[in-house]
Amino acid sequence: MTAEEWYRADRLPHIYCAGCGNGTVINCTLAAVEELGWRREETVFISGIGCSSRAPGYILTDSLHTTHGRALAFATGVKLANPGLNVVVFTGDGDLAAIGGNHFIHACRRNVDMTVVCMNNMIYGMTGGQGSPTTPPGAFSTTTPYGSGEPAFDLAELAIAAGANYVARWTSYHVKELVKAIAAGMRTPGLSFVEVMTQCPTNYGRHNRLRRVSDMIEYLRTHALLVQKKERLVQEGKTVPDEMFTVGELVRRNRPAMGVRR
Ligand SMILES: Cc1ncc(C[n+]2csc(CCOP(=O)(O)OP(=O)(O)O)c2C)c(N)n1
Repeated sequence: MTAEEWYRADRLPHIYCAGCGNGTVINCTLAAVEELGWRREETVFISGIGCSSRAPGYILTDSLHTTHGRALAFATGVKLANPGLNVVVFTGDGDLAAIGGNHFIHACRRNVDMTVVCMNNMIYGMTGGQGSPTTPPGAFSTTTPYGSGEPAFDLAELAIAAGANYVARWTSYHVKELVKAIAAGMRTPGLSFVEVMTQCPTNYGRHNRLRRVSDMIEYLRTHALLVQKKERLVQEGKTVPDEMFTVGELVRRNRPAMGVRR
């Protein structure tokens, strides 16, 4: 554990299942916060509903645990009311891209100055493993018992298309890279979106022959393709397997942003 003074010890034990990746993501986020030297009184964590959205409850700052899908709307309000605050949103793939999809594209379009960390476990974890907008085609879930027949959203590409100033994707396996990416996002004015592919052995792995935590982490490791490597493959005319996802810094730019401290 890093940044121990940021943890709300009285909220332990936490609700996460054994082997859940969310603790890793929280730890990496706090390591980034510590790297930046942020102060607790100037930092607010905001979330919607879901396992991932329980994260702010374990952190010793002011926080908002809001309604499902609405974290970015609350976060926009907080940032515009007090641009001096560092605003961080924790969200899940269901919270962000299903019920909260509209808030997501508009927060990126407005480029609101905040950092959004999405724990993408490819499933609705809290409610028992229903398929989400990021469930891969063919994957099993409680609502796709014959394998999902839908294409999945690429959340990072969506954030880029909608206008976010900083976009990166890593996994819960790549902890050092993840800390660096979150810190880089926090330093970039405007909306920073960091997607973290993370393991849910209980509700995703169990249905997809990845029951052991190590199997799920191995899945994430072996399906992650560094963006530079992908570009090289494309240049060489080679095919990139559909089941791979790119990792790395995908965008860093300087579009006009909303709510930046002056
Ligand atoms: C308006 C509303 N609809 C549905 C729910 C039920 N619900 C709670 S959490 C959740 C999905 C959470 O999935 P995700 O955001 O991916 O988070 P995870 O639990 O996987 O971290 C749903 C549908 C709710 N709380 N509120």
